[in-house]
Amino acid sequence: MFSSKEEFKETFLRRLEMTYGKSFDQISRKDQFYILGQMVKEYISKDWIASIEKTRASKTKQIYYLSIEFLPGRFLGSNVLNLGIMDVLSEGLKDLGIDLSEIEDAEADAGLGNGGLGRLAACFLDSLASLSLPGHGCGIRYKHGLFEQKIIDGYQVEYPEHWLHGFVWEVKKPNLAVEVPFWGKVESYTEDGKLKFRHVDAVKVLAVPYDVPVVGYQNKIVNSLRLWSAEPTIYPGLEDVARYKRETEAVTEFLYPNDTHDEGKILRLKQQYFLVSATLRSIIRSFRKKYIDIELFPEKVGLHINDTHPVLAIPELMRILIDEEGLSWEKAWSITTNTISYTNHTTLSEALERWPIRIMEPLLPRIFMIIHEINERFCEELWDAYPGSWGLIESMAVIAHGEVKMAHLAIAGSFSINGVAKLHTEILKHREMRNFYQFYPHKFNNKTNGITHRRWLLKANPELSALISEAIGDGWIKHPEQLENLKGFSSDQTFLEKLISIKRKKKEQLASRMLKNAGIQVDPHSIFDIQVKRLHAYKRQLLNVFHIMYLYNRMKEDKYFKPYPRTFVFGAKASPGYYYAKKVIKLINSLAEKVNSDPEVNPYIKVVFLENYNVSLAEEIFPAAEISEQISTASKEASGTGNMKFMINGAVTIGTLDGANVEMAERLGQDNIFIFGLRSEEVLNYQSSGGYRPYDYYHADDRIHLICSQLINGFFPDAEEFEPIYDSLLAENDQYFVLRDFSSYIERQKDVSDAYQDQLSWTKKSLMNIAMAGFFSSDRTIQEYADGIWKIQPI
Ligand code: 26V
Repeated sequence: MFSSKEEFKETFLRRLEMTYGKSFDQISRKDQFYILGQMVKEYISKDWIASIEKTRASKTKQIYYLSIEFLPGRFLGSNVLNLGIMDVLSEGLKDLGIDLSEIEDAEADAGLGNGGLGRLAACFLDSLASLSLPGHGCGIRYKHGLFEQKIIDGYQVEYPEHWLHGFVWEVKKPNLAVEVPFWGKVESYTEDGKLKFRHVDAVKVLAVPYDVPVVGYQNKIVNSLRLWSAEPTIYPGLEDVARYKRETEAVTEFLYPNDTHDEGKILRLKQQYFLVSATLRSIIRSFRKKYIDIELFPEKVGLHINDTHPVLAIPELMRILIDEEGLSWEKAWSITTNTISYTNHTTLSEALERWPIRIMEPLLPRIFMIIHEINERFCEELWDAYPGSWGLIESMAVIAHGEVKMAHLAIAGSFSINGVAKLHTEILKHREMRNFYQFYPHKFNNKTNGITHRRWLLKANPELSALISEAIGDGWIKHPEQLENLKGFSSDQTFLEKLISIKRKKKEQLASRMLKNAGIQVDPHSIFDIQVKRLHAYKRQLLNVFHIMYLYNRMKEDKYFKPYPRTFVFGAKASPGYYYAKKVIKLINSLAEKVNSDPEVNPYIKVVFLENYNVSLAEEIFPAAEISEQISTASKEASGTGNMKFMINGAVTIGTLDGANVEMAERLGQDNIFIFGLRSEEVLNYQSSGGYRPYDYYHADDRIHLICSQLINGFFPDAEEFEPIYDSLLAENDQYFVLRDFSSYIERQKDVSDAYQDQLSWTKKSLMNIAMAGFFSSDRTIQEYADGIWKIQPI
């Protein structure tokens, strides 16, 4: 149906008519999307089935990437692109008077994630399939993904979102459903003279898989993303069936909107076990269909856990191997620890998961028993290595002070532990996980994050992609490192001018979006300076705000001070319970109101907060950016991946030496990135030895003094509104060193403004950023995982 545009048009029109019984021009975009999506899904299914058959026949090792979050965004555009049917489709639609992008806009984002961790998982799936690697995603089919954000009176208000309405890509597989048990108790019995255990009197939840195809880039490979949904079982054997139904469905109702802050809610633990147990039961079942010898398991299956959220895969695999497969503890442990690999995504202590025994034990009695045994044996091993070192052993134990420490369990039970950028891995090895690194040096390794350049450049920025292909050929699409050949154009004036005009076009498009969404008119000639990411104190949106307030204040003090015009764009969701983060959103909006309505300053600066930042909005933002704000307190951002999306679209970074910024700077050289602020060593030393006194900066620097005062002196309409922010800096000792880094940030921002005014030399910087971004493709990252951790080969 996609072999020619005529054939496509005919099928499309016929199906629209058959389904809706209306004439073409009466059919809404949503309905058009639905039909087109169905057609594309059907088209995928042939390759999908063939891919499944191929892996079944070849018996190669399969990787399962377990993640509590996946953030793929929309599928239509990227599927069409990866299938190689873009031209037929857009030409055909053009004949019908429709732009493909209008239909794409009718698709809701699949937003089953909070931020970087979930988006990384989605980029990885794209790269796995595009590299023809046998790797599949395993996650949860939340009925509601991350909340929809509205800004009302400057405040964030959350609404449930409904991504499943019109979601065409999934295939429900009810015959593959499995039961997941909760509560109940453990019973022991003997069989053939052996002591055995079983979980009885459990409340069972049915886990039903829905498979979503993951299409590789023009290689006919289609992997799967399996999302599990909770349903009641038919015979729960319970009195209060209504309650049972409610509680069952609640398991996959909502994605928890926290990132980094561990709330320890029982429903979240239920979600984690639900994912892990359903996934493992289905993997073991298909393994058993192919192989007799269970000891082949680590050779044929790799389980990768994305952060500690799926770490119960360790005790669950132990349980299956011991209770169901009848293996000894030692055999089971050897299989488990050779199957599981783990990625750590943060060193922030508030994000380290710990579950109180009193919650875990009743909910998952057999699993807790196994964790207890893992802990006993692990502590014995530690004792052999460090006899008498009670304090050390306690600090490394899996269970201590009435809690299960999920990161410790992950380290003890896996063969590989990786950080997500060089600096992050070093911090893990030498600080946060120092003791574990000494005990298991061979387990630790680095895999610097990446992004799929197909979504974030080829799809999001077709104009730039065309220019690149015109210059260096289209080999970069499969081999992103070839982007480096663009360096040869850094003195080619015609090329640079084309680059400028593309950036201008993307800025104009974003300007219309800002007018439409935020009602703010901005000048596309101004510098587009953008910070989009989750709102968190350590990411320091506040520092960005302080720069804007500084410019405002200077303009007010000195009528001859006219900064180069800039548009400051923010996009950020705050966790609904994160009080401080929500205050910062309000602050950005209050500042926007003040700045944008003041004719003395608004020709020079504008502030725009774009509500509901998500993947599809991000695809419009990155191509239009000129300055990328990556200004986290050094040592706190494990990697960052937004930084890479900006870079590959030619934005120039102002940032700290944190996360992957360090590796960007290494590749770019100091002329092509603006680095400022404390180094991670300095931050960590301040934190361990003290000595930072924000009041010193407050008293010594008039600019800081004024800005801090403005938070509480009525400069903003409600003088009390921002007191908590003021207090975070002065009363609570400015944990994230905003005041400490202020002056270095302001200086660097001045350098940025100066550099921008030499348009050609700025555009060279932009070009260098694009040219050096190939390394940050997730194809490179995934190849490193495949070679270094998983040991898998292309299908
Ligand atoms: C942690 C927690 C803690 C328990 C409660 C719920 C929850 C939900 C998500 C997380 C994950 C936080 C870690 C995270 O998202 N890290 C980000 O991972 C990105 C991909 O590796 C990386 O680029 C970011 O720097 C890092 O902050």
